[in-house]
Amino acid sequence: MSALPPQPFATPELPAIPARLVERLADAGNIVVFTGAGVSAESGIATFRQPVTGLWSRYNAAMLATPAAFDADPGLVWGWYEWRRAAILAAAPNAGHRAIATLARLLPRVTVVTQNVDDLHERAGNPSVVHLHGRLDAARCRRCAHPFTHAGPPLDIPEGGDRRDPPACDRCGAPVRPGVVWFGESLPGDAWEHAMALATQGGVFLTVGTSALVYPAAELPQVAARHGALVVQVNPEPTPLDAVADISLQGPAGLVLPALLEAVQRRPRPAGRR
Ligand code: BV8
Ligand code: ZN
Repeated sequence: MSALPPQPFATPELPAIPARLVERLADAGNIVVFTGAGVSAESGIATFRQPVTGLWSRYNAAMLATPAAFDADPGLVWGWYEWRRAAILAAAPNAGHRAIATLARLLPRVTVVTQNVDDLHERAGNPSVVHLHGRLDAARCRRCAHPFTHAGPPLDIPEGGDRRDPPACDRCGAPVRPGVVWFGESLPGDAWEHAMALATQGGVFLTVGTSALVYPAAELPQVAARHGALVVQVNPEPTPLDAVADISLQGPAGLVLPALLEAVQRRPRPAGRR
């Protein structure tokens, strides 16, 4: 075990990075970074916990993100997703996304598994991301699943939001829907199987910015713990994962992850190790 330089004193809002975490990351053969909406919060993307604003303020996200809501009022739901797509296009990856991408270049076998439907991990430089709940830049026909490519940025949705009729499928004419997983829908089989396989391989399971309330995704940290992974949580608030995590780093991802990256970069390498 190499002697580590003294850890910097934690600033009030920044928890100290435990040396044992740095050691486990350096030696891990499998590192999963499991993210939720909190990792995109500092990019200005509203999380699911935050109330939905404007036209949709009388709904909550879980009510709008369902097949029934779309079938009942396609313009209301499509308008909400176009408003979110515009916010994502206007956003930029934050220091947390960038730290994850750098960790993935620095350490072997790092896989990002995200519940988010934005592409901020990819835009930060993570080439392959496992999207458990689909992606907002993908769309398909609600009836025949024919893929739909957005012609350009979303129609200019006013701040308070507005209905927007979804485009018609150019193969069968049915409405086009967002390429995300709605409540009550199954997760993409390949993404779920890949995430579950990773969760059973031990190593380090880093969960960042999720309330861990939505299943089956919320099972993954528990599966990882049962398979001997060191489970580390990054979140400014308590979550149900407090009971599962071996280490909880309480703070925003945009501050904690760069500090974690710096601790890994500062770790002296034993002779002959990369
Ligand atoms: C399924 C895509 C079954 C869409 C999402 C009744 C009927 C059917 C199913 C169910 C049912 N009852 C329960 C279920 C299961 C249901 C479920 O779990 N419901 C919950 C509400 C109890 N799950 C499903 O329906 C799933 N499918 O079960 O299928 C089935 C089986 C066979 C055959 C057919 C069907 C599908 C769930 C997927 C739903 N889609 N997203 C879209 O984006 O619009 S879920 C969505 O919410 C997210 O993707 C995420 O997964 C989830 C929670 O969001 P989080 O990412 O955790 O964000 P949240 O806002 O909650 O928390 C943010 C966190 O960040 C907070 O902790 C905060 O403190 C922290 N934070 C804030 N700032 C920062 C920060 N952290 C770090 N840094 C910061 N700066
Ligand atoms: Zn169609």
